[in-house]
Amino acid sequence: MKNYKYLLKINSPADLKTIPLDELPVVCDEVRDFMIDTITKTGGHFGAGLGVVELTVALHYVFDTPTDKIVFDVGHQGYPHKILTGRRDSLHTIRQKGGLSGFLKPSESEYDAFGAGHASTSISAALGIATARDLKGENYKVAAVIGDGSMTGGLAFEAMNNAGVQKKDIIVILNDNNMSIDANVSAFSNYFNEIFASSTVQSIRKNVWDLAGKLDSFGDRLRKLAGRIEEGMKAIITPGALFEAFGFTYFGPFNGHNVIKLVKILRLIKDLKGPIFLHVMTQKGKGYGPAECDIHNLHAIGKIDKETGKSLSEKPNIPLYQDVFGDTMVELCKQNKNIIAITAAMCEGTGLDKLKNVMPERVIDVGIAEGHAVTFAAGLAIQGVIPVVAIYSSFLQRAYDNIIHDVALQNLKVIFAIDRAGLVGADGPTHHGVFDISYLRTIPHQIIAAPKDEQELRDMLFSAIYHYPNAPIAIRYPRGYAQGVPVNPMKHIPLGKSEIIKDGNNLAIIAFGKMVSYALKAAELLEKEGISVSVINARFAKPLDEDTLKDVLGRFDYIVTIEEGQKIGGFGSAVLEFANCISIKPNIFVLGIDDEFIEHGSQEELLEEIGLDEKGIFKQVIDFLEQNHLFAQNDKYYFDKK
Ligand SMILES: Cc1ncc(C[n+]2csc(CCOP(=O)(O)OP(=O)(O)O)c2C)c(N)n1
Repeated sequence: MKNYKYLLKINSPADLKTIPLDELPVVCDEVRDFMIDTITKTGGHFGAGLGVVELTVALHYVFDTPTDKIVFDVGHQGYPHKILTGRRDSLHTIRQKGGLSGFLKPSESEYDAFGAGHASTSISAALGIATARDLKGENYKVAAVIGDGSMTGGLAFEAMNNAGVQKKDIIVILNDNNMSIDANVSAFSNYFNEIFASSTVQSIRKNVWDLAGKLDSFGDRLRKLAGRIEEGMKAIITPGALFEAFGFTYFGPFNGHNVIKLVKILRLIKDLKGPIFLHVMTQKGKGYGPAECDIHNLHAIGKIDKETGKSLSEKPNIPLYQDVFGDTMVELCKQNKNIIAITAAMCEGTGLDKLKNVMPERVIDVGIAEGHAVTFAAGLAIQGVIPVVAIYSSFLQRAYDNIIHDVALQNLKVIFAIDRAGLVGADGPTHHGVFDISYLRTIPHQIIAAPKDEQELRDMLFSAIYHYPNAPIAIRYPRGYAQGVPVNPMKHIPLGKSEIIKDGNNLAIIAFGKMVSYALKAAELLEKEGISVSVINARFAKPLDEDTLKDVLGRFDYIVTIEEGQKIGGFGSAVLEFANCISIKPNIFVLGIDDEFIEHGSQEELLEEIGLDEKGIFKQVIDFLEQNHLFAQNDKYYFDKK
């Protein structure tokens, strides 16, 4: 461990408060250094945390946490907060199984005032906490810290709108680094950029800044006077006009990397009444050269070389699903002028950067606004354009009503490329894409498909565009590497048609999407035990392949379904409902995710934990068969004749 002057003595914010104000820049350097040292070795979210070191130190210095509540939006910027709140020595375990969460989680620490992972929730949560405080007659401060990217989400504005009416004492801190994961594409950020460019604002900013810098020695009376002067200046022109219209008192913009001034400003506004808006300007990746130059790629990192910032992870020679999707969209858009791709602030994550590079006019980034993305797509579809909305499974949860009300109810063809479907690994429960099959399956006319490999993903996209009816069409595919099969020209997969990959006669496994490859490997293990297995690639959870299912349900006494999603309401549930409907009831065993949240860890570790890797499937199938007439003799399994 390095010879830090302060860091190793800070085990809680109380320790931080014992350090003299003018030494806080040293503390910030040490927090930043520690974070860079640790996260370049372990990987994790990087740029956002480096950008808020000073803000986090100032917040814990001024506020009395955990009594005062600081609600961080998304939580990916929470690493300095973790370092200062007793989790420094376990930071190296972050995002690993059994280690610290990569986001904020009240069950992990009393300093995490509210759970986060998805964007734009902090102001709503802070307002709720402040309202509860007042109802209970309690006395503490509540602050929300939200990035300019997350501020583009409608939920943030709904909360601002409500806060302005409720007039509760809350502080919203806008951490403005002009970046989302990709560059922040929004009228909101344009608004600030234009205002900041004006020379009037530049000079007002300097005046406000100088004033705030002098305040500390002056005492309360002068602070009030200064507040009034600042009010007057703001009335002339400041970027805060927008927030003032919401009923907030605006302060800023301030340099978010001057910790001493931040402390002074926070002390000034801390006891003010009503909704307060503090605007700080920061630089994402601050203090780490490679991240400052390449903010985008160092938003989240694997292990990297500390000197160069280059990745140290080995990459197999197989494409990621997101890249296959991106390349296929380029092909499809070149053939067909009528296709538009939509992303909600995840252009590169979804692979749509590939399309944007060659046909920028065909990709629309709507900001962190999944609900809007879907209704916007419905507007395109009603005019005959074919929208392909690429959203991660867990973020699409935000847009449920939009899918039902704006797409399905009007029979519109909107294609949903649902990336990160299934367990995503290190990001954990906020990001696992395990609910989509269940929540989509209830929607009339909804089509739900999942490819077994990259070629099928291509075929499904092609079929959705050219062959499937006007309806919401979901194609779900996992995070990570595809199967590495050769990529061929796209072909039509008939709607609702499954594929028998392997024939056998003791047991049928019907697998959905990514689970097909696991089912095949588990089948090999079962065959070694003398159990003959059929493996069916379901391809569709809706509509089901009723003809094949009827045949399979009739032929086999033992059927296993496998999906990487919640069991409740999922694909296996659909098979059970169908069997019930046609009054055929063999033993059907549904494998998937139980009615609980799965924590973080690598994808492989998590699949093993829940018994969905090949060995887990093998074991669960053997247990199921043993409970149902299978018996072992001389190292071989035999089936009882019924
Ligand atoms: C609902 C939702 N959509 C998308 C994301 C993915 N996401 C995580 S962080 C982020 C960018 C946030 O930008 P900002 O709030 O400005 O924070 P910064 O990383 O710039 O500090 C996005 C889009 C998410 N977490 N939640």
